[in-house]
Amino acid sequence: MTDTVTDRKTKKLNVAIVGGGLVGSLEALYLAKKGHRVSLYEYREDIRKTPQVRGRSINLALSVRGRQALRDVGVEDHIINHHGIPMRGRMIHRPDGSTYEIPYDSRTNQCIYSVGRNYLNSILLKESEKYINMERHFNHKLSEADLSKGSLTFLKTETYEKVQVTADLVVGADGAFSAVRKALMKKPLFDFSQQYIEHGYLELFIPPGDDDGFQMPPNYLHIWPRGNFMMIALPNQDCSWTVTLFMPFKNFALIDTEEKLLTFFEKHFKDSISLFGEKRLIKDFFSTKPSPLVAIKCRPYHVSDKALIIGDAAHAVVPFYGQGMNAGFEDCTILDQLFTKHDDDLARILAEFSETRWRDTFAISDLAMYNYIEMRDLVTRPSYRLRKKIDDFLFWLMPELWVPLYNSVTFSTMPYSQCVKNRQWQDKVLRIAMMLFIFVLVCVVIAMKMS
Ligand code: FAD
Ligand code: EGU
Repeated sequence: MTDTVTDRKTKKLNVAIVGGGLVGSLEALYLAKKGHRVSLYEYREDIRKTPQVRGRSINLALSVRGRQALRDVGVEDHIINHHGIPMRGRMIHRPDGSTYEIPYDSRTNQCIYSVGRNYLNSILLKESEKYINMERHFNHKLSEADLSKGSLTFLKTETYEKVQVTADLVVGADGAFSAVRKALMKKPLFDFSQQYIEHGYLELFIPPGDDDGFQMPPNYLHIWPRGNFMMIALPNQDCSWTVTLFMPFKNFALIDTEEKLLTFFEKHFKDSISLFGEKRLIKDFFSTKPSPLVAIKCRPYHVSDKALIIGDAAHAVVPFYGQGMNAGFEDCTILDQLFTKHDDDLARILAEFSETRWRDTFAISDLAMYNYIEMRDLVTRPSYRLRKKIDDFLFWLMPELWVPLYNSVTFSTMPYSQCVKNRQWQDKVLRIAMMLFIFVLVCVVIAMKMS
C-alpha cells in the first residue's frame, strides 16, 4: 500500500492541456508548479508575439475568485498593480444622459478590476516559460480524441500535418465549443444542455479623449440599462473603453442604415455618441456582426482517471454576472486543492471534482441567466434599489451574518451554491419581516381607531 503512495509522489504525470486560453494557460501553470510534465496545445497562433492582433483590447471584470487563482500561480501582483484598472462601483447612465453611482462595497472598499483578455492570456503564457517541465504548442487543433486511452490527434494548422499524442491526463480547456467535450458526449450517462439566448452582443470602442485621458470617470463599470437592451463599458489601460451592446438579434437586424443607427443611439444612448464619435460608431457597428451568447451545462466532467474538462468547456455561462472566467479560474484552484488532498491519485481527484463542482457551476449559470432577465431594467427600478439599500444596511450591521448575494459572489470564495442558499433564506427573512411590519401597522391603526 505505502509503496503505491510513494510511487505516486515521485511519479510525475504527463499532462496534455487542450486550449491555451485563459483557463488552459492558468491550469498549465498550476500543474507545472506541482512538477508535472505539461504540454499545452492551442489552436490559435502564439498570442505572446501578437497580443494586439486579434481586435482591439477586449476586457473582462476580474474579481476575488479569479484573483485567488492568479495569486496561487504568482501573477496576481503583476496583473493588479501593473495592469488592472480598479472599478469601485457602477456608473449608471440614464436615458437623459445624467448619471449616478452604486458602489460595489461601500463597507470595506473592495473593488473589481478591468483586465485585458489578451494581456492576461499573454502574462499567463509568459509565466510558463519559467518552467522547464512545460511545453507550448501553438497552431495545433484537436481533431480526434480517444479519452479512455488518453490519446489525442492534432492537426497542425500551418502544415496540415497530423500529430499523435498520448498522455496520463487530458485536460480540456478548449472553450464553449470544446472538442474534448464532444468526445465526452459519446460516453454513456453524460448529461448535456445548451441554451442560446435571444440577445447577441457587439463590441464598440470609445477612444481616449483629446488630452489622451479617459473620456468618462475610469474607476467604474459604466452601465446603460434600457429594458430589452443594455450597454456596458469597461476601461482599458490606454484610456480607451470597450463597450458591449447587448440586444436581441432581431433588433440588431432592424438597424441596417447609418441613419437608423444614429437615430437609435440618439434615442437611447445619447450621451455616448460624442464619446464614440459618429464616424467611429458607424464604422465599428457595421464592421462586426453581433455574436451569440450561449449557456452550457453538462456532467460528469471526467472520464475515469484519464480526462477532464474545465472552464467554458465544462460550463459556459452568459456574461451577466461577470463570473465566467472567474469560475473557470476557480476550477483550477479547486483542482489544485484536490491534487494535494488525494496525493496525485487521478481517479479520485477527477471523480471528486466531477461530483462536487457541478452544483456550483450550475448555480452561477442560473444566477447569470436570472440576471440576464432581471438586470436589464432592474437596476433602475425603485424596488431593486430599496432591496439593495436594505441588504447593504444589514450587511453593515452584521457583516458575518448577512452577506448580500452579489457580495458573496464577487467578493468571497463561498461556493456559488451556498451564495444562492444564503439568498433564499434572506428572501424568506425579509418576507416575514415585511409581513410582521404590515401586521403591526394594521394593529396600530386598529388600536388608534378603537381608542
Ligand atoms: P476560452 O477563453 O474560450 O479559451 C479556449 C481556448 O481553446 C481558445 O484559445 C481556443 O482557441 C482554444 N481551442 C478551441 N478549440 C480548440 C481545439 N479544437 N484545439 C485546440 N485548441 C482549441 N468572465 C469574467 O469572469 N468576467 C467578465 O467580465 C466576462 N465578460 C464576458 C463578456 C462577454 C461578452 C463574454 C462572451 C464572456 C465574458 N466572460 C467574462 C466569460 C469569459 O470570457 C470566459 O468564461 C473565459 O474566456 C473562459 O475561458 P476558457 O479558457 O475556458 O475558454
Ligand atoms: C457583462 C458583460 C452590472 C462584463 C451584472 C453588474 C458584465 C461584465 C452585474 C461584460 C451589470 C450586470 C457584476 C460584477 C459584472 C454589477 C455583477 C457583467 C462584468 C450583478 C465585458 N457583473 N459584469 N452584477 O453589479 O455582480 O455591476 O462584458 F450590468 S462585474 Cl449585467 Cl461585480
